[in-house]
Amino acid sequence: MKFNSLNYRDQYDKNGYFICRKIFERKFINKLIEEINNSKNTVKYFDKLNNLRRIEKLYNKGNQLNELNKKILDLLKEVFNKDFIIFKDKFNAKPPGGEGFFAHYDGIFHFVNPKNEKKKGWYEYGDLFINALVALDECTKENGALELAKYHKGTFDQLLENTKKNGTPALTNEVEKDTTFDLINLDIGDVVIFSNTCPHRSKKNDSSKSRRILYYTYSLAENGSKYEIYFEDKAKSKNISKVLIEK
Ligand SMILES: O=C(O)CCC(=O)C(=O)O
Repeated sequence: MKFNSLNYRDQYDKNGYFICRKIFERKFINKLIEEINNSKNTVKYFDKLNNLRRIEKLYNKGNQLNELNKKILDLLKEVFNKDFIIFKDKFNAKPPGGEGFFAHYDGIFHFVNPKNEKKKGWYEYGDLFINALVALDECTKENGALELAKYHKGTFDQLLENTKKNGTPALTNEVEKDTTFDLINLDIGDVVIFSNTCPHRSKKNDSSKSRRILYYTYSLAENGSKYEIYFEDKAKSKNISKVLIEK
């Protein structure tokens, strides 16, 4: 795969995100969906109606899934000229009627560990996080596509001031009001790459079909893998941010 890395890099530097259109073929996406549906040894979340909402720890649970991770790593390497490694991963199903997400950053929240120490969200594990969202279905206004804003610059402590400081990364109403969000319409196989400091949100799925995406986060390979420790800490944290932050 060859990417138009210069243009992508310019867009990232300007806005904190860029969209790669049609980089995965439908045949590949269909195989991915099959692997996701059959994946074992993952962490699954269901809503009150017992609909599958989310699967975590799945990026390496099949040949196509492994191939996807490799392709995203290639893309990141080409665009940023750095080696990345997977930090966390999830599949979001957003079934019909499924709720959306409050406006938030990713990883900017405090959590409390079992020793009652206050920890700085994802910044305990690094200071650069890049998300890759892969559209498995068309993402539209009707089915609750991602809405994304230009990245905010700042340290963990500075960005925390823009949040509700309630153990989730939810933005305050004032900051949300002052932020311009773009609806990111996607076709199947499109990928959005964005910084964790890009405010984002999404609405409820008002369509009759699921809106399935993969939502992976990458950190710098030079700091080593934080994948297992992140999920361990998350499971042990006394913090409410591990609860879905959906509306
Ligand atoms: O799936 C969505 O609509 C948004 C997901 C999201 O913002 C998140 O998981 O942080």
